[in-house]
Amino acid sequence: MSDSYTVKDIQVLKGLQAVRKRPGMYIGGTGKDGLHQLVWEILDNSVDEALNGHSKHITVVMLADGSVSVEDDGRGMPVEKHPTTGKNTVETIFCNLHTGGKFDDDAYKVAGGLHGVGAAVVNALSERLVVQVKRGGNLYEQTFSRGKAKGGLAVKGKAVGTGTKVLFLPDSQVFEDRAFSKIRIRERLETKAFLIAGLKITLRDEFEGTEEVFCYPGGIKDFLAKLIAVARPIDAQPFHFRYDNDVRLEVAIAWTEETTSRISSFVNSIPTTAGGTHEAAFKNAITKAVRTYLEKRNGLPKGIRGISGDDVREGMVAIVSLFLHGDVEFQGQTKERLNSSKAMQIEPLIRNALETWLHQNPGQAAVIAGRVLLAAQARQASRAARDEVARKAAPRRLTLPGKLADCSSTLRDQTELFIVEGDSAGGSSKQARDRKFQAILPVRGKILNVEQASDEKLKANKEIQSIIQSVGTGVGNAFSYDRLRYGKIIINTDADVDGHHIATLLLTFFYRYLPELIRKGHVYLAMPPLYRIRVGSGKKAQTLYVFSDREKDAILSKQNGKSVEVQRFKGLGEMDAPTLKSTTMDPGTRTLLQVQVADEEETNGIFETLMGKDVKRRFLFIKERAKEVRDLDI
Ligand code: 0R9
Repeated sequence: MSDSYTVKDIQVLKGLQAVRKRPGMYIGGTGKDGLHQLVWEILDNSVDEALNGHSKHITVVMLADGSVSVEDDGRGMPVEKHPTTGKNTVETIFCNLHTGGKFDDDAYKVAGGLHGVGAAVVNALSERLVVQVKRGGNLYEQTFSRGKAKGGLAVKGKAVGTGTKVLFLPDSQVFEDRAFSKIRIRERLETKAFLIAGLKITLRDEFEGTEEVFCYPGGIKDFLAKLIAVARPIDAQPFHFRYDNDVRLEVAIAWTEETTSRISSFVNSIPTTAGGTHEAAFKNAITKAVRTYLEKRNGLPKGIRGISGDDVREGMVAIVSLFLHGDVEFQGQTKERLNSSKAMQIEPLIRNALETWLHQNPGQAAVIAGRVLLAAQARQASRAARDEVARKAAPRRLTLPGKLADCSSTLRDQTELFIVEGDSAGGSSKQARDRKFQAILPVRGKILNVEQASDEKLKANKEIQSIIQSVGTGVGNAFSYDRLRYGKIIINTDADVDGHHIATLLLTFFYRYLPELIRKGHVYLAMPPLYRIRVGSGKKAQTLYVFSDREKDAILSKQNGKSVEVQRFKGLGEMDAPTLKSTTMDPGTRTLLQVQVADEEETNGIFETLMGKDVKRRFLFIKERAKEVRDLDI
């Protein structure tokens, strides 16, 4: 460190070190989602410049060395010395966590990025990051590594036009797998281009030497057309509505013959996959608009007792894009849910617009009304059928496998099925469970690898059949979601290699035969501990449960001479019931991992490679990744 190092510099470094220490707090994790979040953060800064009308073209390049660059033709980041930090503005933005707002506090602008925090977070988590700015006729450049500037901002030459370019290589010390997915990046860029009509976005892939341009003058109307192209739209024009005042709002809706619904919502062009206040307002608005329209038209047909929100949304494909000024309150590090209550104000806007449109377009409205009434009719009929099935359900229980210890509750959403490894674990799980809502199904040893087995083999396999019977839905053509018997299906295997293998075999089965249960979030992995560590004695004694060798070693390395007792659980069957209950089964104290599929194509490939018949493919995969192995259990 040089002598000129000041308290301010140290604070800056501390800020970025916090990001390096806990990346998950800023980018949600260090897996594939977190890795791509880096691209989104930089991209969003360019998109903000486009949203405010200064940039028309963004170029994203996936370089052959694994780095990514994002370039916009906006005004170019300011380069002058910053009054508070004394450093140039580029360095200030890229090295300070909480300064963005100060530079960018115009409350009337809309922004999707983290106001400069995103840039600093990406910098902190990059092995190398280069910023280039074209401004005032000059080309400026500054390089960083792991959050620290490598030299100052230098003039590299003359420049035509203005703009900003950021190139970064994620840090191998932070990300185990640094391979960007073109599918993900492509989808994100295409969506941005749909949401900001007329913005041109180029994606260049230097591995493949390919280039694609996304530009949609029709904006979300074009987006909706793409989404319904793969469905069966009903014979009515889509509804489209735009409002541009204190908030900017755009909505597009089409109905299809499908029985599912899909609402894609965005705030400041960021996908809000977990919905939030704007989505709730949208749902209320369309339910009320359609209901009022039907009532004013000539009431509901005989036999239909009412219209629910689900009826209105059945088969619906909708895009809701909202742009808010100033501070926007999101939930989650990666902003997947909107919390701002001011978004509720869009409810009357959408409601009035849809109601007016339905009245002014009676032909379209009649087709949409027909679709909604059909959904209502089907719901009533299926309700009646379900009640009938429920009445006949008692005999069906007889077909449950003998070794299933079922729970007493029949309220699906509250019940849990634990699939456990082996009879002895089954025994202790039965003692540890709450029999009211927790069912136990022991499966024996390594179950069938369905990736390599024929359907006949699957049918003949007792363990698989007992899982299918317990879950209740059936598989393949016989699959019926309504027959699902438990809200959560929890795979609970020992915390060792064999246990992980069995969990993998079970996941392969669920992914291939019951993917809908994964998609709808019903499948979980339990997290039984591998060790119990007792530290200290007497009143100060502490019991810790840890889940891996690495965690255990970290704890032990911190103990100096104090009394330490380590117990390795060889299997779930070895844990006494109270321990199993508190560490693994009690909803109040356990940790569950929900199984989700971020990228179906990638997941398919992984299952094929790791579980399929092609031994050479698996060998190559393992050989390629061998150097990344951290926990080897031999
Ligand atoms: C390649 C990724 N692009 C960016 O990171 C990027 C940031 C940025 C920008 C401005 C223009 N283009 C940009 N691209 C900008 C903003 C303002 C004034 N001039 C230029 C302003 O908001 O007033 N900046 C984003 C933050 C900052 N600039 C600032 F804080 F440094 F001013």
